[in-house]
Amino acid sequence: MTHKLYDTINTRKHNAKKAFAVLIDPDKLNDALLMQTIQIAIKANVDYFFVGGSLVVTDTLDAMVTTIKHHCNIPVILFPGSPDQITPKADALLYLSLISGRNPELLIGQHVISAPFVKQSGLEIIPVGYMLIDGGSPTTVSYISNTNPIPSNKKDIALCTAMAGEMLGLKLIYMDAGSGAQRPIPADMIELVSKHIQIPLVVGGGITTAAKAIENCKAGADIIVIGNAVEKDPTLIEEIATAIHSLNK
Ligand code: 1GP
Repeated sequence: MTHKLYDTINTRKHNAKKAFAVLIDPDKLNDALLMQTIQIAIKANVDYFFVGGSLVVTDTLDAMVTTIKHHCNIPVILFPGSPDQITPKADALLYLSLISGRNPELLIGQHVISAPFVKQSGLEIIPVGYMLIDGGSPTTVSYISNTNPIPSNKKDIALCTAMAGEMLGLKLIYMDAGSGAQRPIPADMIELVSKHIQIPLVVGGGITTAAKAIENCKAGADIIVIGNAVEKDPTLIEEIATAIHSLNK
């Protein structure tokens, strides 16, 4: 199994290079908006596309990944809310275990059921410790996953969860306040977690400004993921990409 993309992510982390991932929710973008997003992302040197959602009700994921791959070289990484959001046309799969929750289905159950199909896909598999952090109100992901997020003022719980995920062999930690969160994850929580893990740290949920993206990167996030804000205003992509990449000079 190849680890090409993960090796790049890891090398970037160890060289203190920050990255920007634009999240594409297949339910929310029509063809025209997808093309506009791709064109802006190319110009802005976006590092990754994440594709997926907690609840996807349309059947366009495969076609969207095909369109992205056809028009650009930006790696496409699946961020699936369920095992049916998998297409071999992507470059890699975030193989998420919801380690902040205590729902066995999302810790291991769905992985067992989908394992043969996932392996057969030939996708690069990136094992991820996925941690939901409270973002001020219930989100689709907290509702659908039937789990309690980690309270945003409980840094120690976030830290111990991330440490456990790393020691279990997971290759990446994704701290998420959930799509459209009222409050993004506090920088001091990101800072504490990032100081105590060696694996790359992805941060998303409720980030709407370049300033917040920069603050999170400085706190130790390696990849910033933004969906909602750039869906509403795709021109933000360039501003946020420039801000994040300015830290790499
Ligand atoms: C959600 O982290 C992602 O899983 C992105 O969240 O849509 O709020 O940017 P937003």
